Amino acid sequence: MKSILRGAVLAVTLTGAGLGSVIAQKAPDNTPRTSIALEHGSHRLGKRTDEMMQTWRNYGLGQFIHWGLYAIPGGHWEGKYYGGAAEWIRSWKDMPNEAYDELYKEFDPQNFDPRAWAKQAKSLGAKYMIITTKHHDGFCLWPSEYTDYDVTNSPYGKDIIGPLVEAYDAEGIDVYLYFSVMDWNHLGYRSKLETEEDREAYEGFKEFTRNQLLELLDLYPTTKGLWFDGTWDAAWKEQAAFADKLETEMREKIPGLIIGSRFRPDDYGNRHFDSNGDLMGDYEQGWERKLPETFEDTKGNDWDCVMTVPENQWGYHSDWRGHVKTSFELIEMLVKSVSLNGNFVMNFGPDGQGSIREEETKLAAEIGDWMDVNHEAIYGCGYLDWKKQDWGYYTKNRETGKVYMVVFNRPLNGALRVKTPSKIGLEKVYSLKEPSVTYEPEEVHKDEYFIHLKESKTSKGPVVIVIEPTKEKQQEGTEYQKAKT
Ligand code: FHN
Repeated sequence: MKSILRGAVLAVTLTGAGLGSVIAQKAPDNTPRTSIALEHGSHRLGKRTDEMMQTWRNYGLGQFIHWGLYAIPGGHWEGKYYGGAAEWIRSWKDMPNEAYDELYKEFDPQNFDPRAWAKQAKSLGAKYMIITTKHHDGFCLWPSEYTDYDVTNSPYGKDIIGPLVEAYDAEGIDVYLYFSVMDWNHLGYRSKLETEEDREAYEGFKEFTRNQLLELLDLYPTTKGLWFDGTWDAAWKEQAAFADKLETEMREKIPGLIIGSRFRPDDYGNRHFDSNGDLMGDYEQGWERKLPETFEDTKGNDWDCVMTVPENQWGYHSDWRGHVKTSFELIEMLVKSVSLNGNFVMNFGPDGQGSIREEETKLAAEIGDWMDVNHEAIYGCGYLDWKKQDWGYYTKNRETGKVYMVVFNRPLNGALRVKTPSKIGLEKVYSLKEPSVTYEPEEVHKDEYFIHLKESKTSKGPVVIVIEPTKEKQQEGTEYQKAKT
């Protein structure tokens, strides 16, 4: 384990130095850095390279589903409109907690059709799906031995998660379980631990959390990973040792299990990145409703971006206000994510009856149509270190080395500028949609070309041009003559 190794290095270097001692070390990219000995910091330097993580890295597109009791009020209570995220309605002063906590008595989603959801996700082009097993309200969509606040005590009366896992597995879409550690229903839950009584109660809550997590992995063994949430409270930030041990237990249950950076805090309560700035978990989970601008912003880590369709609604809100993203915007976010080595996860919030709303269905169909033609530029693809151009984004297939130019901004003259690193030439250039449409790039200067678009100006959605680059370019032809100034 990396942090233990680092501790050993420290012990040799600084005789008698204890936890918290500081020493200059080198990061994997060789930049000097400060290092603090941690027992519960990051346990790995660099990326996971095993097959399951490689599969995760190659997904490109995922689906998030937020579904729970909050879908019943759908952002309204007694005729009043709630402007916050629908799944947070319980925290709204206008809705009494007692009223919310009775909603389970109405949970009877007669339109819930897991196979239809999975088929829709498949035609969207999603390679993985994340489902809220339990959101902050504490209501469990699976039959949990450890609480009565679960689906079996609702009129619906049966498991939701099992049939979903089965349906998505059948479509070849990997399932990840969302789990909120924060739990507004559990009596032992505290956001901070101020008294002895709080600490005692919280011990019970920790045991409950552990039981539920191990239970989920036992019940749904095809789960590929856990997507944690609600871990920002001061009380949880004190649980470095507990969370570290639990993470090990979960990983033992399902070898290769994928867990992002939102689960455990380090010895000093730091989350996502430990006190040395190293990523905690298998990928960075901090890109929620926002995207990195540059590759440097990602620090070279694996990451996912989870995105709402309106500005900030995850669960079903019957009245979306403000800007609602178009399929064009969502496709651009997807391509941008892949171009920076991330996965893009689009959220859906089914209503209280289990229907996926029309707006989401329409977007899924539009994105799916684009993916049908262009998925080659997404699956298995990632970052390419060529200079970014204003027309859009490059992605590169990790195995074949093929480069994809995804064009969002078509220049008026139709000329797409491409600058390659020295010695890399353009062997073959063609349209992804119609590979028989090929291009002779115009060499403008050394390592700089124009590709003159032939695709119709009215093409639906962004067009994709494929480049098969040469390995080593012969240094002949036009040499750029620098101006004497
Ligand atoms: O509070 C939640 C929110 O409701 C939603 O579940 C998102 C999804 O990433 N996570 C939390 C905010 O970070």
